[in-house]
Amino acid sequence: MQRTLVLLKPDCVQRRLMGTIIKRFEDKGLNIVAMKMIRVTPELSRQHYAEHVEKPFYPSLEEFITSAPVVAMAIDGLDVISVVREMLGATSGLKASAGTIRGDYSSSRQMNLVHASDSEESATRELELYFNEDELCNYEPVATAFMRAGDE
Ligand code: FUP
Repeated sequence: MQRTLVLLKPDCVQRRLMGTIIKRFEDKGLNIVAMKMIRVTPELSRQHYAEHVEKPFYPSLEEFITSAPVVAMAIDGLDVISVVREMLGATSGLKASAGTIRGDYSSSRQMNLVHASDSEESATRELELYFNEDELCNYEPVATAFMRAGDE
């Protein structure tokens, strides 16, 4: 079992796509164990995008990510880090395959609706940035028995 950090970015909130995107994660059988709407500060943006801070596109990225609220979620599932990344599709909505979230709803590289951790290391770091331990609501969904075999 893994846990990943997912952010519904300002474009997702402003375009009223939160419910549509959350539904895709629920329909897939993933388990949302924390969710909150927050405003990303410039400081949090610099921490989140530490690997990009020196890149030419960073000022525009920071302006975007701080421009409206985001919804942060912690999501559990088997191989959830790669499963969610596959569900998002390529970084640019112009390159993402049809059927992926970005492929279906985004036509932009920056305004690509959703962020998700790209490795176990990133997930650990990003979950700590967005959630305190007492905000994570561990529970066993009653539907688990009909979502996968016991030995999966
Ligand atoms: P991803 O892991 O798919 O979120 O993408 P990256 O870590 O490569 O990039 C982080 C964010 O920076 C992406 F959401 C899009 C944005 N970005 C730009 O705005 N311009 C660029 O040239 C590259 C990335």
